[in-house]
Amino acid sequence: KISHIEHLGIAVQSIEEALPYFTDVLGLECYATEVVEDQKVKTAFLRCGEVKLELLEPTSPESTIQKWLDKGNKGVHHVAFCVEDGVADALAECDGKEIRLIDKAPRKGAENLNIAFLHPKSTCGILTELCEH
Ligand code: CMX
Repeated sequence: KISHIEHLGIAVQSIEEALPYFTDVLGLECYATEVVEDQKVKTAFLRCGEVKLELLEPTSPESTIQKWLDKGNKGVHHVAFCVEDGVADALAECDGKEIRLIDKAPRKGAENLNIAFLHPKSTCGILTELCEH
């Protein structure tokens, strides 16, 4: 069961260049930055009420974010939902409903959360992240 949207992942080529829009124009607070080595991204987190925005900057040409940007995309890259009963159970449920899993088991993501991704081809075109606190 989904409790709320945990964060929106927003792909940017440069956090340094993008950040003033979010902080100075939208007035959001950037409270943390973190490099997630295995995803080849640098992240910056902003608080927006209960929801966070996660800016994602590629740290390598091989980064999935860099490849996405290179295809002419930018902006909202994924939606992360918080699940109440844990990511492992949610994955099993999705699998049973023939949703394509990118991660077959939970793994550690930014902020040390347990996370897993669902493939956008089976989630109405929205790259979907499940996470638990
Ligand atoms: N949103 C919606 N659709 C997307 C997408 C996205 N973010 N990324 C790719 N797609 C679509 C593509 O448009 C493509 O559709 P078509 O076949 O119709 O053209 C299809 O998915 C396959 O895409 P692709 O370009 O061939 O890309 P890949 O298969 O190499 O990778 C994906 C796609 C989703 C499997 C990969 O990006 C992935 O594994 N993502 C999960 C991990 C991730 O996103 N990490 C970065 C964030 C890390 C963090 O938050 O810490």
